[in-house]
Amino acid sequence: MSRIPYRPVLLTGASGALGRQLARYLADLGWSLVLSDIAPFPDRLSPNSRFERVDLADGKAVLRLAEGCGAILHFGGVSVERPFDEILMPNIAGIHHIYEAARHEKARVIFASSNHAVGFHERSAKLDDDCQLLPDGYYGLSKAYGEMMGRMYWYKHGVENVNIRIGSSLEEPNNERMLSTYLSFADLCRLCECATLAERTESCVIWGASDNRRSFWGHDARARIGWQPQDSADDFAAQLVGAVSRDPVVERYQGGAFTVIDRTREDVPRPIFG
Ligand code: 15L
Repeated sequence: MSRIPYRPVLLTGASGALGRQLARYLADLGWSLVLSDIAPFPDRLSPNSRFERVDLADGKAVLRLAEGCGAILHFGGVSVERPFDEILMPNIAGIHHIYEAARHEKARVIFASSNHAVGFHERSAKLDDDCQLLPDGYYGLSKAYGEMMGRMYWYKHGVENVNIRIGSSLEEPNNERMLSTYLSFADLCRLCECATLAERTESCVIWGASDNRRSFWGHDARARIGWQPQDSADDFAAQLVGAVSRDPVVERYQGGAFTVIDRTREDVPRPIFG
């Protein structure tokens, strides 16, 4: 049987697609949860969970929200590429509010970072966790900033953090790129469980992907938290042959379609086929 954290766990972004999966999984483990989002929580609350509607831009409200919590699973904020002024408060100011709350509560942060923090690496590269941050837009930049904030809060304040560079977490992969980036909901949930319960994490990065043969990613800190993915995108490979875009930029970089949103460079990278 899984252990239960001795202090409640705060989950931000609880009303989002991944937040809802986590809220259900962790409640089923018997964890005491504080759920939060700017949008109402659409599901039935389990007896050990309570929900509070909070805007991440409101630092005082985030401090109050985290009172008594031992870990913060931070899945809140904008989760797609948007103009900078829409990212600024929820993601950039928001992660600062989360870290201030964690410092205050001596809590660990488990941060939903993203592959878009490194999205301009080429697909032919196999990246380790210490690779160069290479965001593919303002959203990816906010995730890179969140990871760097984690490092700073660890070295300066001793706040532990696990930064999960999530690939594509959805029911099933739906294009060729996702044969590399797919993270099943079940693997994500187990990863967050391990990251919360681990004895000691310091500040580390974990690639949020299932056991995909075509993965873009290599070494990370998974041994430190005792996590191994159990699912794989490989079973979907046959049905996804040819599920690619016609755009050479999209197909060249790990970040895929995010790399061309609002792109104004005119040169097209060399063709990767032939
Ligand atoms: C992400 O970070 C996004 O939140 C999600 O909507 C997907 O686009 C995913 O990355 C991806 O790269 O597939």
